[in-house]
Amino acid sequence: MPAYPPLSLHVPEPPSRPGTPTDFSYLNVSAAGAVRRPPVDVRPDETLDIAESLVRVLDDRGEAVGPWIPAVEPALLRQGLRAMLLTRSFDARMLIAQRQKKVSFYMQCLGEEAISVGQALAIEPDDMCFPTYRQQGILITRGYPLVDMICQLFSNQRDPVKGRQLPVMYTSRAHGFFTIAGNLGTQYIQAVGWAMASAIKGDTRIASAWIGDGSTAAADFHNALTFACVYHAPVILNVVNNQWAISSFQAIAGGEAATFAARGIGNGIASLRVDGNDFLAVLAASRWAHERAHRGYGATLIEWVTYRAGAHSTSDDPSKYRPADDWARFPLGDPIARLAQHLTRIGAWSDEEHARTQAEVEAEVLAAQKEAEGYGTLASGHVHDASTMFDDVYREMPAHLRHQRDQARGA
Ligand SMILES: Cc1ncc(C[n+]2csc(CCOP(=O)(O)OP(=O)(O)O)c2C)c(N)n1
Ligand SMILES: [Mg+2]
Repeated sequence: MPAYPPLSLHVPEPPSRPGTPTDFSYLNVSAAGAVRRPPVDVRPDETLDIAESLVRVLDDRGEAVGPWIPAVEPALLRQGLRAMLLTRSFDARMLIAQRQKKVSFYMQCLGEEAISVGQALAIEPDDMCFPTYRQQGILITRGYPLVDMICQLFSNQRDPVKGRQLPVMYTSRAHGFFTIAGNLGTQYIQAVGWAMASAIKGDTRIASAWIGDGSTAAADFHNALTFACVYHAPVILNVVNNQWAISSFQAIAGGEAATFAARGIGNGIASLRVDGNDFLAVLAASRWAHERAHRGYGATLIEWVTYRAGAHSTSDDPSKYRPADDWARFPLGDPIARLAQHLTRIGAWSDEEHARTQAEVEAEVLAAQKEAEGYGTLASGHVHDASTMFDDVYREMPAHLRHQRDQARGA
């Protein structure tokens, strides 16, 4: 018998910690325009090289280059930029409201705005999204009233879900926005199931599934991929790789030895790895996947490479586990600044317009917040009576629950 050394396990570590220099060399960034664009009916196994590189359109000077340049009017890009600014402004205000105890908890999507806004503008308004808590940009782009969002956050008397959901867990059937669940990964099996049902019914709507890098470690992700592949489910499988899952680095979910996009290839699903901070690349890749799903060629998995610029939530302090200047050094930059740079370059934007739009969206958020506060905030105590928890649950409420409800009402 040979004398083998003692066995040991590999435990991935992030390349830098607080107080050490930031190092993003692990990212494997392709040059803008360098990755080919295959036809939408490509065989899944022929997308492996794209799953291992990075689709980018905007170069460092804000010029659109290469085969993925989307056919797009400046008006749509301006709409996207405004929606991103509105989303960022909304997040900033709600963080303040949380500090003021008007809302118990908040989650922002700082730095990731291009992904949700861009995809919302690339797919049909009635395609069904199964988002996580970091895709508020979809709701905002689809025109869901900010007042209703804030009432949900404040759990007040106009909260559409009557205080039964954690703040940020929005829902709107009319906006194709499936109820956000805190149980991560469930979005994937629900989206694939919904997409299969849409096909079974002969409908034309597709689904858009959302998950974070960390949550791909959940079994639901893998189960969903099997069904999506086998039945060519009409679904876009989005993986938002923002490098972190609370304090866990993406490598601990398996991002070190293979890309998250490569998970799709192994499951027989066409897969793309895309610069999530490049609004034009988001539009182009989302349209490609959307077209593929609608034409019956099946699912596409898209890994969006981005960076969670802020804390995981208002209950998190990232200065404990990563360098403070990470986002400033992230090689893919800030999606808002990059789209503004591009639009300015093509003569469809200016610093003055940026400042004016910024002021406009801030005023819009402020006005919505004022109106929502009229219905109460968590701090003001204008919340739904506990006895309403029995409403909307049963068509015919069992007698013992009717009794409990009446007791709660003091009847
Ligand atoms: C099934 C499940 N496991 C664990 C959690 C606790 N949890 C909430 S957020 C989170 C991190 C998720 O990270 P990621 O999927 O990368 O998404 P991100 O927050 O970065 O957008 C965890 C572990 C949960 N909500 N659901
Ligand atoms: Mg993450």
